[in-house]
Amino acid sequence: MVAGIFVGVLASAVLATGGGGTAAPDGYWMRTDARFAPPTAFVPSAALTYDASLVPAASRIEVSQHTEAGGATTVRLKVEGLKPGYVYGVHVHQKPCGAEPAAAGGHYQHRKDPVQPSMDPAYANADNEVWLDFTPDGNGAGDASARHGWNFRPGEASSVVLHDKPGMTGSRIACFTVPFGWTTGKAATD
Ligand SMILES: [Cu+2]
Repeated sequence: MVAGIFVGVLASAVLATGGGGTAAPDGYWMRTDARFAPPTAFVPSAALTYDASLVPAASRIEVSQHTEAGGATTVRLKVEGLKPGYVYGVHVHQKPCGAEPAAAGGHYQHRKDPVQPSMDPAYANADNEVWLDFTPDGNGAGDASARHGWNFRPGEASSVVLHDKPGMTGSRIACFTVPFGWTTGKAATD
């Protein structure tokens, strides 16, 4: 498995948390990285590419999450080895990646659209979802971050999906299964 999870803060847990990260007095921390591989690869990866022209095998992705004790959550994305100058669209999705791009399900939404899959801009927007669109530099390296005043609901945020266009209209070209976590020390609300 070409993936690692970094446990950032060794401190006594004061908050109940879930996911793959660490509880600490200042909230929840998680960092994970992997190299993309096709779903058919002999050695499976947590990061799957469905379009090697835009997300080459062995390109790298790293995702981190910090949820503050009060519930505000920052998600950061870093990539290496992607197409310089290309505008990628990225969102946090509900389910883990699978061999089929559709496996990751819809976008994680803070206020859930009763109609799924959600296309209503009142729900499908960068304030109510986690969007991490980026454009790699001349070396193919890119990054993005998003901060919200809310926290993930347990088990409902499971992957980061790369699309071939920014915003809502792109096709799914790669997916990274991520152990997003949550804190229950405070309610997950605005
Ligand atoms: Cu998406």
